[in-house]
Amino acid sequence: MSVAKKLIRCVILDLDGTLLHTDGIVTNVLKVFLGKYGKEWDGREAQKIIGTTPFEAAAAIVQDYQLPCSTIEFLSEISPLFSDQWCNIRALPGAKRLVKHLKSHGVPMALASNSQRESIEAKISYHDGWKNSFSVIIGGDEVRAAKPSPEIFLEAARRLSVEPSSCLVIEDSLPGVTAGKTAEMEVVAVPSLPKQSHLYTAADEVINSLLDLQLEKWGLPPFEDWVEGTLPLDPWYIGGPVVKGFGRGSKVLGIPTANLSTKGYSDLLAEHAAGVYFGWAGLSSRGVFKMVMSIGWNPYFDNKEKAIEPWLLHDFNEDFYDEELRLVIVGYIRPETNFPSLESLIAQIHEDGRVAERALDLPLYSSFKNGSYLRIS
Ligand code: ADP
Ligand code: RBF
Ligand code: MG
Repeated sequence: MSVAKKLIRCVILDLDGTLLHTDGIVTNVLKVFLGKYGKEWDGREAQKIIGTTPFEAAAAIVQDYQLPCSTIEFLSEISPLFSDQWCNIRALPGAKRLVKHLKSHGVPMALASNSQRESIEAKISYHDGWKNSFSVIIGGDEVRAAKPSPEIFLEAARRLSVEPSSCLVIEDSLPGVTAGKTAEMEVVAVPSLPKQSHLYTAADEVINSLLDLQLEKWGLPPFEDWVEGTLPLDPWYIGGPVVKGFGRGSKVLGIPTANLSTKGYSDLLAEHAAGVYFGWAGLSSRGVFKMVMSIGWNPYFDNKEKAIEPWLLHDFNEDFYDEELRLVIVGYIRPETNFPSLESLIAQIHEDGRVAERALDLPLYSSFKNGSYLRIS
């Protein structure tokens, strides 16, 4: 007889870095603010403050940058700068889809964040339908001890009237994962900074982005929007002259990738999760071609910069460096992963190519082939 699987009945979500791309705003505000003190914001600081309370984050920054002010003064000066930016925080990839899906399937959701209740409410007010999707919202100012204490999650479960063991926590931060496990909940981690997944050993699962969430694993209603191994996305556009890449696409893999300069696209690139995507590629004077691409740090090669690497699914007999390349990205295939051998990486990329090739013939995706953005003259 098989053991009955523990079924999840409710989902408890963290907000900053899990549903919202808050890091971008934090970086921008701190850059400007520390600049006034003659200091330069160092991105490496980010991991330290992720998932902490506003007070803890402020205290860490005041100390590490030796600012000539108290934590309270720092907070009161910087808080209005953050509030001004809340209207600009984008939902992370897959966040809108997740909230909508759980809501439409009647799965109760709670929002449990270390930030203040008032700022949670303000931030989500810019995202249609979110406020009404959460049965419970708790801020760090409503409990005695913030994450990593389990209190905020236990309180969420209590208000949802469910056992902690029936709750699935989705979290990007280490304090949040600790809090969820201490509350004896199931925890899926979605690290918001790259190359950090090895730190999340306490989580029950670590995923790359919310696009990779498999709800059926937790006994929750599965997403039904995958089509033939692909996830349709709101299309997004990127283009520019083809530049020299890492010099190994053709040489090492036998798979040329026409690299685009990421200068000027850092916000766009930061907004999209690392992974394998597909769509259409327009090349000036050559036409429009099917395309499959990776975005990310290529774990097999462990790149230092996030890169975008489109492989056009067509045989060209020559290079086309400096030519204008325009891409419309219409769907997602999988997260980027490491591979035990070069052969297995190559085989997987060819499989991605076949998936994209087939999918792009579906009306759902083929219609984008004729978009004016791709027709360069
Ligand atoms: P790099 O490291 O400079 O990107 P690659 O070995 O990846 O070099 O080769 C990429 C170059 O090959 C592209 O910039 C382009 O000029 C050319 N190329 C030829 N065929 C293709 C193709 N099907 N897809 C992408 N690039 C191609
Ligand atoms: N590199 C990885 O390390 N992991 C991957 O999962 C991965 N997937 C890819 C999928 C596609 C469709 C393409 C075109 C490339 C992928 N690569 C991946 C990137 C590959 O390593 C890169 O193109 C070469 O390093 C050339 O710079
Ligand atoms: Mg390349």
